[in-house]
Amino acid sequence: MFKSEYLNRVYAGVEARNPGEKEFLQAVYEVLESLEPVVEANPRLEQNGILERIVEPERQIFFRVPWVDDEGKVHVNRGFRVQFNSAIGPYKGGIRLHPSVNASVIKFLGFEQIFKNSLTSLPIGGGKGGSDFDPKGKSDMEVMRFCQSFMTELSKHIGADTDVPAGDIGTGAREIGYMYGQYKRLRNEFTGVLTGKGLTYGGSLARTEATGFGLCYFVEEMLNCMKNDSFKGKTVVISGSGNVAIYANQKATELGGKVVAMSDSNGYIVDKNGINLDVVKQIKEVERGRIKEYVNRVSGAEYHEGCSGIWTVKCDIALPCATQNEINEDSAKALIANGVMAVGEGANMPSTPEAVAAFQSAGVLFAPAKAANAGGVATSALEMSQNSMRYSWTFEEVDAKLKGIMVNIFHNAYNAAEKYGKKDNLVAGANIAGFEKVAEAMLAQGVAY
Ligand code: NDP
Ligand code: 2IT
Repeated sequence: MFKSEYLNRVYAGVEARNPGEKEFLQAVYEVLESLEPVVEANPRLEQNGILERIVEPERQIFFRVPWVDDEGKVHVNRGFRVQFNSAIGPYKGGIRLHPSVNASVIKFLGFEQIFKNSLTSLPIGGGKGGSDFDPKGKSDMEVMRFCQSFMTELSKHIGADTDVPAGDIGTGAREIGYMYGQYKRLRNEFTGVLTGKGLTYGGSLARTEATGFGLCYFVEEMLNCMKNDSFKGKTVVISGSGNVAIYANQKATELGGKVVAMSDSNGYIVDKNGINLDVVKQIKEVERGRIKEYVNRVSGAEYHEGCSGIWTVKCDIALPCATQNEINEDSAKALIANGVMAVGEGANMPSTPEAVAAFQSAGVLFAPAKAANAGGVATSALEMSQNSMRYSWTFEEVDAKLKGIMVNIFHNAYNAAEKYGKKDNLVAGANIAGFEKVAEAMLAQGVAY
């Protein structure tokens, strides 16, 4: 529990109102813990009920998504959109399509998105959505029918100045295209209501690469400023083989690292010579296949069943880019025993609280998700700017802005940690720096009676 009576009261309220929602409670606990010195230094926060308000979504929409498969059978999934906080801009955040999606998962993601989006320094509020629909093994037509049905309801709640969804697990260019088409059909308007769109209809160059590239820009700056070091010559392990993992691999390699392992939800591959990313892209992006296929195409590579074993592969830098709580305390200890020097979170909340504590007490540089993976949503906000201007920047222009944003986020988080007596703790620094701007805006805008 916390030292502050105010924080204890707020957390007890969240527990009572969201029973059993373990991911959401985990995310809230971590942020409140970081804010302890901020709350002590600024009594206006308690006087204005800022924390009670920030932990409660402004609006939650749960809805039925009926769709028909290729055999004519009717299926029903549950759709979610949690509009968490609009103090500094329209709600912004991805749509996750995965069978594990539930209210707790969407609320943890939406809550974290508030602070992440604030850290980007761009005007975007926090939101998240999704469904327990599983795109795996579905035909294109089935995915299309699901996306259209999902958007039929979602379209009533979003808009270019209201709420702008994007991709996340299971939602990539194909799904965004089907959703965008349905929105346009229903509303008869061509606006930037979604980001991650295709380049022929309003998408931004470098959005596909942005989360993975941004993660590596952040980690490079962290290594440089905190250890006078870089990716050059380092061995890197990356979990996942989706959008974030693939482009983290590309940038880590460009910066001089060697990526030796990647995974999917069935198992992981190890290639001591450095993973051939073209092969991974062909398997995952083109064929939508399984990562184990890699060993049939590249000699000398190994495949192991199960995901968590990837953290026993010796490396200097670990980049978890798959899903929440994929690194537990045992995995963290295995990484530490093998000499890991830096961990950069590409996925959202991939390390359990025990794992984070283990990294921090072992002196491992730790880049938390909210800061380190903010490049995706930052570039989404750049896509929104380009849509408003009806103009597009070149790849180099967007990439340069992305890099500047990631370097800036590192320094803001680093400085905020130092200011509140938590030097080198980027978890605290990111939470505090992200919170301050949102809290200031909420204070300025008053409470509606
Ligand atoms: P993708 O769907 O493209 O890829 C997800 C990858 O993670 C796949 O390799 C998938 O394996 C694996 N994975 C998913 N769920 C699990 C699970 N329960 N256990 C083990 N492996 C799993 O998603 P993204 O790359 O877009 O997202 C990855 C992470 O990054 C998520 O945490 C997401 O929230 C976060 N993120 C994404 C951003 C973006 O712009 N896309 C921005 C910021 C964060 P399989 O194919 O077997 O399912
Ligand atoms: O977790 C995330 O930041 C995302 N999935 C990206 C959200 C976005 O709006 O681009």
